[in-house]
Amino acid sequence: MEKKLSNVIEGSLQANDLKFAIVCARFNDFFVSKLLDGAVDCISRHGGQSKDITVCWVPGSFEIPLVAQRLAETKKYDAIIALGVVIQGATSHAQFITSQVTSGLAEIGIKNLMPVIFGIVSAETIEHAIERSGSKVGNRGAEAAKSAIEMANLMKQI
Ligand code: INI
Repeated sequence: MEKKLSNVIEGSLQANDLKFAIVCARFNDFFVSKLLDGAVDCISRHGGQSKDITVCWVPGSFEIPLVAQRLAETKKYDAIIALGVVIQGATSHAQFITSQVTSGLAEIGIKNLMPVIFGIVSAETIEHAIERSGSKVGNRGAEAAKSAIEMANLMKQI
């Protein structure tokens, strides 16, 4: 018979007493606003308060890591959530942006020992972006917020 493990650490989904910074890219803001709505709704459904949510808008996804790093340095937040929508075009421009943001955000989390959550939608088409901003495939912003809550609580326990 399998022994029950006694040292398992998991983050709860309680958002009370957690502080969040959300960095939003204004590029494709029609979709990003929906991601932000999803993130705020998720935090409030899990007991978080709007006074504990700080939102920063930047021009595009490429600018998110710089602001995320600055926010991380303040040590005022339990988690940072990055929200942006990159729609792949005919050139490789969008791919460069996505790869810079992905590695930038991962690095900031590790460097500052805090959850930096990747809520960037990388969409092939506008239809894909619609599906991930609150329709068929859900809301990437809400999913990012849920991960932020879990990770913030997990990091507090370790
Ligand atoms: N920014 C995005 O957030 N999404 C995009 O799809 C996008 N495309 O495709 O160009 C985009 N470009 C702007 C970029 O993030 C910077 O703001 C800009 O290059 C200035 O540094």
